[in-house]
Formats: sequence, C-alpha cells, structure tokens
Amino acid sequence: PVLYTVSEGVCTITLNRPERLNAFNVEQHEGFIGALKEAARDPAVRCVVITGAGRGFCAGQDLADIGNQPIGQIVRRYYNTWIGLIRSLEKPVLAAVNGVAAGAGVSLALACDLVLMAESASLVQAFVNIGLVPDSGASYFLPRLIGYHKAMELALFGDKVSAAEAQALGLCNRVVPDEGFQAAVADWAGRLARGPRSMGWIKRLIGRGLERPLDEVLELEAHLQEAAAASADAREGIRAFSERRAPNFTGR
Ligand code: LHQ
Repeated sequence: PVLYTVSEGVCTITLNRPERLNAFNVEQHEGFIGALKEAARDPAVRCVVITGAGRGFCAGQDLADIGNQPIGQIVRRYYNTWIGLIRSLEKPVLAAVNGVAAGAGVSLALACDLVLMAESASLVQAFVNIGLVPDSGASYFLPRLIGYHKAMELALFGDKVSAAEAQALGLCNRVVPDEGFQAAVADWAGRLARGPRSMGWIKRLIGRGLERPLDEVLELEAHLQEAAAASADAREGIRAFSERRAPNFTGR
C-alpha cells in the first residue's frame, strides 16, 4: 500500500490505497514507517516527497479497517511514530497534496516542511464529524500555523477547506493548477535535492525555534553553525562564491 522510488536525490513515497482515498490501515502504516526509515538512512536521498495515488491525498484512518488494537495503541504505535519520523528526518520533506486530505491525512501534510496543494485539493478536520478529537499533531500544528480561533473553527466544524482558503490561512505554501501540479512538485523537489547538507540542520533549527526558548535556540545555532561550516558543502559554497560560479553541493 506504499510506493517508494528514488531518482536524482528525490525520494517519493506514495500512499497507495486509492479506492479508500489512501486511508491508513495497519499495512499502510507499516509500509509508510518503513519507507520513512529507509529515506532517512539512504545517503542517496536528499529530499522526500509524500503524496497520494489517485484522486485523494490521504483520508486519515480507514474507518472500515480499524483492526482490533485499542485506539490509543494505534495512535501511539503508528500515527505518533510516523509524525515523529517526519519531524526528525534530517532532510526536507515536501507534502504534495494532490487531492482531499482528511483527519490524520491533514496532520500528515502539516507535519511536513513544505506543503504544495493542487487547486482541486482540500483539507478536512474530519475528526469532529465522527465524534473524535484531533490527533497526529493536529492540535500542535493548527494553532501554531493559523492561531487559536481559526484552529477552533476548523476543528469544531470539520468543514472542507479549499486549497485557496488553505493558502490564505497559511496551511500551505502554494496552490498550483492541477495540470501543472506534478511539474511544480518536481521543480521544488529537484531544488531541495540539489541543496547543501545544511538543509537538514536548518530543519532542526527552525523546528526547535517553534518549541524552545531563545537562549537554547541561540546555543543550538552556534553548535550547528560549527557543524555546517565544517561540512564539505559549506567549503564548496564559499569557494563557489569567490569563484563567481554556482555551487555543486553533494549533501555532505
Ligand atoms: C474511506 C475513508 C476513510 C474508509 C473515504 N475510511 N473509507 C486515528 C486512530 C484511530 C481511529 C480513528 O482515527 C484516527 C485519526 C483519523 O484520521 S480520524 C478521521 C478519519 N477520517 C475521516 O473521518 C474522513 C472520512 N471521509 C470523508 O469525510 C470523505 O470521504 C472525504 C471528505 C475524505 C472525501 O469525500 P468525497 O470526495 O466525497 O469522497 P467519498 O466520501 O465518496 O469517498 C470515496 C471512497 O473512499 C468512498 O468509498 P466508496 O466505496 O463509496 O467509493 C469512501 O467510503 C472511502 N473513504 N474516506 N477514512
């Protein structure tokens, strides 16, 4: 239920249960977790794209295939695990939201570092519609991204938010016409895959910047600047600048 490809530094992970709008069952969770671990480990992977097969991105939990584990255990063992893997992966992760995202499918997109939406895609905080609560980080990401009152509006009413509204609210970076969507994703992914090693450290820093107090973030900046400056890519970047040419980064 998960497709995995690597090409020119771009790892594409495709949720692949299109008849259920790529809703999660246990097999898809396990495939997704395995794919994220492999992308983190493989030095040939410089950035990760997460997308969905067919007309949907991800409809959250498969409500017809919840399995027999207690719900709390499913959330902890699967959803919380892959949210943690996306955030701790030291490579940029791009959500290519090709179609509707609902419930934990929205959380998945919001946990990524960049979010592109096709014009016909939409986001639904579906949890309340079935009497549940936001999970997979929705209650962390939503108020940080759009503020308390908008987060409450979305979470309490569970209405469909169009791609255009999502962009106006700050829930995605860009909206792209459907016919140009794959090209726009490939363009951003290619730029990320040609970027320097420091992109992974930038991710760690901006993430900590959201969560931690200033003195701690200042210290982490000093620490990671030391690591970055010692990297082959920074040496190449500084050399290329003085030679007035484009740098050729290798991700090391
Ligand atoms: C689905 C689903 C789906 C199964 C569409 N499951 N079949 C964590 C842990 C444990 C428990 C609970 O939850 C969680 C976290 C969560 O994610 S809770 C939230 C779960 N997700 C939802 O409640 C979303 C339910 N789906 C919808 O509201 C709509 O399907 C959306 C808005 C996503 C799309 O609407 P439409 O574009 O109108 O498509 P559709 O409703 O016709 O769906 C197409 C097919 O996909 C349909 O099957 P069918 O056999 O009739 O073609 C749906 O039954 C199926 N499907 N979502 N989550």
